[in-house]
Amino acid sequence: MAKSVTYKILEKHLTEGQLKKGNEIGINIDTTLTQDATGTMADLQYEQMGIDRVQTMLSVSYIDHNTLQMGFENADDHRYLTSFARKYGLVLSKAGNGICHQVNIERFGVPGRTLLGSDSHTPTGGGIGMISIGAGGLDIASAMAGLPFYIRAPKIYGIHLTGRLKPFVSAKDLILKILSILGVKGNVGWVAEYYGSGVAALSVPERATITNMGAELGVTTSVFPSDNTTKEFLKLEGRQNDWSEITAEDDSEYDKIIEINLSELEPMVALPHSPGNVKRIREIEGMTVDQVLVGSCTNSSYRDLTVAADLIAQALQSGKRVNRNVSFGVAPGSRQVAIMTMTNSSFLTFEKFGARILESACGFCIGNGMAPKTNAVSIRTNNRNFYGRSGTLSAKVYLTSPETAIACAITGKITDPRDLENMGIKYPEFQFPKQFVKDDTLFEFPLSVEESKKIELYRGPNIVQPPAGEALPKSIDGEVSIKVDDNITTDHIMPAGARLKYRSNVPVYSQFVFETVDSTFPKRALKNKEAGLHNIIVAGESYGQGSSREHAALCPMYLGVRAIIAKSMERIHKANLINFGILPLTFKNPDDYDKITVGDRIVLKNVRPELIGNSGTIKLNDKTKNISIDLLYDLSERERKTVLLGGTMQVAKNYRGKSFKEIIITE
Ligand code: MIC
Ligand code: SF4
Repeated sequence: MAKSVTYKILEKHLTEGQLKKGNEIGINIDTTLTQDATGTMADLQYEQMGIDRVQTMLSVSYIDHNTLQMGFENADDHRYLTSFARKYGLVLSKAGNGICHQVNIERFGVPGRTLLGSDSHTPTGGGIGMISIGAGGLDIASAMAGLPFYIRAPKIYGIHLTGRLKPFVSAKDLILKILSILGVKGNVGWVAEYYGSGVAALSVPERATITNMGAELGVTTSVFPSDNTTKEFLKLEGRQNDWSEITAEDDSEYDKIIEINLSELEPMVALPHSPGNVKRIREIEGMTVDQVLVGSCTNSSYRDLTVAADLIAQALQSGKRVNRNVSFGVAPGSRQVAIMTMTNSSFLTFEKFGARILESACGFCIGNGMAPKTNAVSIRTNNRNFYGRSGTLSAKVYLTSPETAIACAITGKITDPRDLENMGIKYPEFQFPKQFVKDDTLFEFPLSVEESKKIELYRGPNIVQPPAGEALPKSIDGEVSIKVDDNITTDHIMPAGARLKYRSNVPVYSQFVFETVDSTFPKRALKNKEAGLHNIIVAGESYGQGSSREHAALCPMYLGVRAIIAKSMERIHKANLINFGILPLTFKNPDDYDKITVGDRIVLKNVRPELIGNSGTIKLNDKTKNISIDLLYDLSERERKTVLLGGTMQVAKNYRGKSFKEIIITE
């Protein structure tokens, strides 16, 4: 069978299993990335594995999320991460150096390699022809320890691009269009692979915007071929030697083909509170805007900021400034972007226009600052607009391209950027400079083995070793302590923003589980736990969308949650649940969801022997209602055994060097 880019790369990295769609396979991970919000936990878990030096070709530790530093906690985390990188041989990218995905593409992305990152937007690397996958911190720790990463061999959406983007329409509009076609659920186990005559004209940063937001589709990853455009980009970064050509073979068989003619696309927008809630900008134009923010790992490249500044420069010429009712902010994605947009005077243009210049970090995207006013309409170029993520519960966040964002900042209303032409503003001809700036000031490269040995790890008081999971009991006997609707994101389960600083302190962070949904949950759950009752979460469709944060599994585990019963579940979150010994179950008949109420006493009798025998079904007895309901699980042998043993850390500690086949569990 003719091979896709995805299968070409997977084949080269296969360590276990058969590369047959749907099969679980183990792949070798060449490179990893962690960021500080998930990295402290990944690193603490790596420490427990007892391996002197990371086993990958390259592992980069980024500090980009928690840079607000309101109190000592973030800075202590940064110190810990610094000492960890020095001790175990990682590259360190310090606070101020930029957002992990942007920097990784610029400095470390190599076509054909695999990248595993403790961040759901790791697939950004697919823009440069890598198989790059987001996962929980424990999976990254395992990859740094040299262990394979497990996925189901994916089905492939072949996204066939023809034509060429029109002026004022850009990559963000394309991915929003794809989100409107494929939605944010039901894409688990798929990869989106781009091909066709429309690909060549998309630059690497544009491709990266598309693969980045592929995360919102819920696909395993997204990938572009590595072609001449990729080569040109690597040349600009001074890394032409890292290039190799990787394209799909003719007649590659895709499981489903999606045709998109780029010439027909128009400016799009994702409405609150989901990136899948997409409309044409024309359908909502005219609404008053309170805030406009350009940046985040989706649209903060040199290309994005330069185009934005060129539009603004023309507005300035006709005396226009930022609309007086709009608070407008710009954050460059990396230090490289910042230096280059300072050099080409884009920064000066932003300043003159009245922009608030923000740090090169995640910042507003994750609710770290710039929380909008009550009931605000906030136009943002980032990738997620989940409920509450901006830091203001009543705010409405709309996701757009930088072009649309600038049009809104000028007019103070939701505006189709094509209307800028009526103001005499032309779409700029964008060109890359001859060479990108390479500045290593905020990097630290690995120390020698000898020097590393002398490093002591630094731990501030907020850094607490994570709790270990416990083996699955014979029966799960407890209470439905919360029942939630469809599309619950990991931002609902484990809020970020002001709570982010507790990422390395599970007992404290656990107090905020489901904070925006039902803030009484943690106390009630702990009370059950103390009374010897298990906690069970009941959920609707697509539970656990969004971020890769393993805290959305780890903290519920700490609160005594033993099972999640959902109509359906997202890939990364399900993997995280398994990693922490929480049993992911689905309803055999989704309508049974309606039969269960919060507070019901339920028993999953003999769940342990059922799982050992791998019967595929579990019976739920609702003692309150006196009914029984059939549940299903879809777990590989590795996953079943991991849950039975109490999670991945227990496996790593007690069965090092053994394959799952060799691990025999009898009772
Ligand atoms: C996000 O976009 O939600 C984050 C913050 O980058 C997360 C990681 C995290 O929760 O720390 C992600 O996407 O995985
Ligand atoms: Fe950072 Fe936002 Fe990108 Fe997550 S989505 S990595 S918070 S910029």
